[in-house]
This record gives sequence, structure tokens and C-alpha cells, in this order.
Amino acid sequence: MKIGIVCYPTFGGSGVVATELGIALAKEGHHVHFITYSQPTRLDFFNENLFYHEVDIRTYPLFKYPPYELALASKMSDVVRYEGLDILHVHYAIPHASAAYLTKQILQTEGIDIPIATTLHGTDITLVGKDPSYAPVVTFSINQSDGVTAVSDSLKEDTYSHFKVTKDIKVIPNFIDLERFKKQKKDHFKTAICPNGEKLVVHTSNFRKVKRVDDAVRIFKKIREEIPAKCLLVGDGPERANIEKLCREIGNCDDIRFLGKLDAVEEVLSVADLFLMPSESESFGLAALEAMACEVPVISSNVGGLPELNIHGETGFLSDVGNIDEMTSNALHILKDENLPKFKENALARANLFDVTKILPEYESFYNQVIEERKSLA
Ligand code: GMT
Repeated sequence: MKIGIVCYPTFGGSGVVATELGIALAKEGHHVHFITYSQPTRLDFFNENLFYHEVDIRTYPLFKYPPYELALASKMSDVVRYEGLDILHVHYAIPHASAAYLTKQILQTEGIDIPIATTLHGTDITLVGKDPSYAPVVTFSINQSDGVTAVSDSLKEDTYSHFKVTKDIKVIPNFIDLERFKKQKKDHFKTAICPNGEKLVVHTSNFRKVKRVDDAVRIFKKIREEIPAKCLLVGDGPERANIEKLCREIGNCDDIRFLGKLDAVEEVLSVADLFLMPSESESFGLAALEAMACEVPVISSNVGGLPELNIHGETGFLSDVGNIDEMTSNALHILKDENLPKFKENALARANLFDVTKILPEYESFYNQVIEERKSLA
């Protein structure tokens, strides 16, 4: 099959899922064409079945806002036309689903009928998408897609409750490559960070407000008051400066280290004892799955798709958003030497259910179904 994938090429969850999906499809022999504004972060190697098309965004003094969506639709039309794609799969509705609709209209005038699949990832529905400045276009472009998936049951329900969506939405959960995300032996690294056998707490995110990194820092402070521990914060984003300031105010800078954006996050997760995800909103929680695959239990909020991933009392614990006291006492329970091994074992067992080898066939049959349905309408 020849598949076009459109996504954000960044460290964000939707871009990571889209890139890993493309890589897995290419390994299965499909031809995968990425169409993005820069090379996707995890696409830094050669594979004969992977292709990359950069969107040319021309600016002009008249444009206060360069029309990215139009440049994207033009590039998508070119790639479908000249590469003979069978399907276009866009990740994150804004603006990819509406650009795909435009592409389809352009190509129909040339007698080319390209099926469009849209995957909803989270904030495209729960935060930005439902804002009145985007909602009408998001609703329209979801309804115009030939197939729609959401990454959790919770996101599917959110889509039906926030928008007048008439399409069937198929839930295909996010996945992980367990060949890559597995606990590695990194004893030297653990000794460097925790020289006196301290417990290691990790948080990774894009440091947006929705991630509540400040809660993670406050939970760590309370953990540290009870037991020797260190904390690594991985990632970067708009809240980073505020979080650094908070650490200085709280006075625990010595125990917290900011690592910035890291590609090999599995190396850090390999030495972690606990992962914190106190998010305000989280449609799936891919970063938590990455932690679980490296045998790290999770303390998270109970919003969105998190209860579908993190099993309360087994792989970690769930609490109401902002309930720092409960998150701390659950964290201390997990970190007890007598409890930690069982939680680690359960986290890995749960992650196994989301291995790419289990989820990839779901995408392949979804593509076939969308293509067949489109043909039957022609
Ligand atoms: O969390 C973000 O802000 C990034 C965002 C994205 O689209 O890049 O992540 C969303 O998609 C991920 C992959 O499907 C999910 O694992 C995240 O839970 C989801 N984020 C939110 O819903 C806030």
C-alpha cells in the first residue's frame, strides 16, 4: 500500500505516534510518504520504503500569517498525484483534516479520488479544537473524512460531546515499540544521578500548562521530605522558566535536574523508579506508556484516557487533578522496597498489551476498510 502521513514533526505525542506508525508500516513493506514542514524528529535514518516531502511555505510582505494550510494542501495534492498514493492519513485535526479535505476537492477535479483517514489525538478536540475560532472547521473536516480514529474511548466520547460529529469513530489506542522501549542496563547513569541509592522520580512532557509540571515538582518536594530521592525533568516548553523559578523558591534545586529535550528518553526511563503525569487533560498519555514499557510505575491524574492505560493499584495510582497530597502518599507507597518490584512488573505487563505488533494490524485493516468503502461509493 502507498500511504501518505501528515503530522506535526515535533517531540509532541501526535507526531511521535504518526512517525512510529510510518516506520512500522515501512518495515512491513508499505511505501510511506511523510508530508510535514520539517523532518520528523524520529525519522533520522534511511529505509527504502520511507519518503519525506517538505511543505514549502512561501511568505510575502502582505501575509501577517503565512497560509500554511494552503501550502500543505498543495504539497499533499502533488504527492498523491505523482506518487500514486492509496490513502492519506492525517494526524491531529487542526489544520491537517481541513487541508486534507481541500486536497481531496482539488484532486477530484482531476478524476483522482483519494480516501482520507483522520486520527484525533487530544488537544485538537479537548482544548484548541472546541474553541469557537476553530470548532466549525474541525466539525466539518471530521465529518468529511472517510475514516476517523481516536486514541482512546475517552477521546471518542469527548469528540461526540463537543462536536456535531456524525461519523463513526474507531478507537485505535496508541502503541509502543517494545524493542526500543525496554529497560536497559544503565547502572553507571543511576549511580551518577543517585550516588547514595536515592529513589529516582521522572517526569517528561512538553512543559505546557496542561501538563501541570508544577504539581510534579510539588509532589516531588513532599516525597523528598519523607525519603531520599532525586528528580529528572525531561522536555522543554513554555512553562520551563516558571518551573525553574518554582524549584528555586521551594529550595530543592539540588535534587531536581532539568535535562531538556531528549531523543533517547528510554535511557532515562531505564533507571527511573516512578513516573509522574499529573496532567489537567490527557487523551492517552503516551509518555506514561513509554515509562511503563521501561518498567516504571505511574502516578497520574484520572482524566481523559489515563484510566484506560494506568490501572489503579496495579500499574500505579490515579487521583483527581491537583490532589497533590494523595498523589504523594500513593507515590510513597509505590516507592517502598517491598512494593516497588510488583508495581514495576505490572507496569511492564500492561505495556506489553500496547506493543506495535498488536496495534499495527488494526491500522492496516482500518486503511483497507476505508479504501474499500471509498471504492464502493465511486
Ligand atoms: O500533550 C500534548 O500537548 C501533545 C499532544 C499532541 O498532539 O502532540 O498529545 C496528545 O496526543 C498524544 C498522542 O496521541 C497523547 O498521548 C496525549 O495524551 C495527547 N495530549 C493531550 O490530550 C493533552
